[in-house]
Amino acid sequence: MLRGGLIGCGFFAANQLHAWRDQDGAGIVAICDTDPARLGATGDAFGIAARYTDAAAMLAAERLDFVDIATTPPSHRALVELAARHGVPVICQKPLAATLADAAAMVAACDAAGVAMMVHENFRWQAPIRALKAVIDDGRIGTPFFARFAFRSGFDVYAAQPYLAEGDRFIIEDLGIHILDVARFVMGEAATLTCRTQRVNPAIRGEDVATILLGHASGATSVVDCSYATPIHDELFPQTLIEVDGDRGRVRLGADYRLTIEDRTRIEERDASPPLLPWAERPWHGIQESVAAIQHHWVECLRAGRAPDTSGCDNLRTLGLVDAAYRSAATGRTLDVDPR
Ligand code: NAD
Ligand code: 89Y
Repeated sequence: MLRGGLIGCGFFAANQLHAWRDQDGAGIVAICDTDPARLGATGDAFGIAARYTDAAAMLAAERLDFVDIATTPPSHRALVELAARHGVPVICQKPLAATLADAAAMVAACDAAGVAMMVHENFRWQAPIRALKAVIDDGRIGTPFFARFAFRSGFDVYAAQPYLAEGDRFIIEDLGIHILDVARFVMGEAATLTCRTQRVNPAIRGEDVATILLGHASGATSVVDCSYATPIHDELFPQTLIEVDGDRGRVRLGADYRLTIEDRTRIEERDASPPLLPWAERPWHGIQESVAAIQHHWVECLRAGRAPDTSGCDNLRTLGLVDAAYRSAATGRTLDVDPR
């Protein structure tokens, strides 16, 4: 069994610990949090006896096959570099870092140490999004030329994650990062980006609305629009609505996971709802299932010696779009991004 150590026992880590319990051939044998109360409560809830308030102490004392970092971004670089120094493969939550320079240094540290690195960029692992991608890969709509990726909500994310209201940056760095990654996954790399941001909720510091236009290297265009300021009666959080037009048809992931595939002759509707895992809770279940899926991918890749789909190196491209989005919003310019 692959022995994992989890660092950060906060809000989202509970999902990761539940999902690790169900993974074949891997599990969490030690946990760490600087907050002793959180550490104790999590250790008791998941029956994990090896508990540390210092990640360096955990890495020194435990024989680990990987670490899973579920802390907030300010600690990510030091913790990834610590794992690299110990030669231990590492998963790190998104956003990998607040700056591209920090993220690139983290990727370089893992490369130099020869350790595998994956960013926990789980949205592209959501079952409905993979179902939509499979339709495109099957050639059902021909060559895609336009897509829209919409995440519009009024859900109170600040209740469970109060830090989201406190930073100078919010929705692009926290949520838009997932949607930009999904746009890359579905439509390929972007070559240009234009972004406008707004802050509608006066009680928070950062932007809670972002509208982004991507020009893809393929020549296709995508709109990525995100809002946490949209009062909606039928709240869809945390669903991403997607539509992709191709030269032979159209595929849409609509509300409540309705997948609609159409061409000039017929229209087909499918239920693409994510499974509700035994420990999952609506409305988070689609995200929770994607946590299990990305962990499964990590275990397969680690065993095969393969780079994960959302390796550190891959994720620099998503982070590059986040960085470009903030720069475009600040300057009002359309920016070239590196589509390699
Ligand atoms: P949180 O504040 O609830 O939990 C973070 C925990 O890390 C806290 O208990 C804190 O004490 C601990 N911690 C901080 N620095 C530490 C260190 N150096 N060593 C050990 N422990 C340390 O945060 P959260 O809401 O759980 O978010 C954690 C991360 O997960 C963030 O990066 C967030 O963006 C991400 N997240 C991802 C998803 C997703 O779908 N992928 C969803 C929600 C949150
Ligand atoms: O932190 C965010 C994430 O990664 O997914 C949804 C979220 O919890 C709030 O925007």
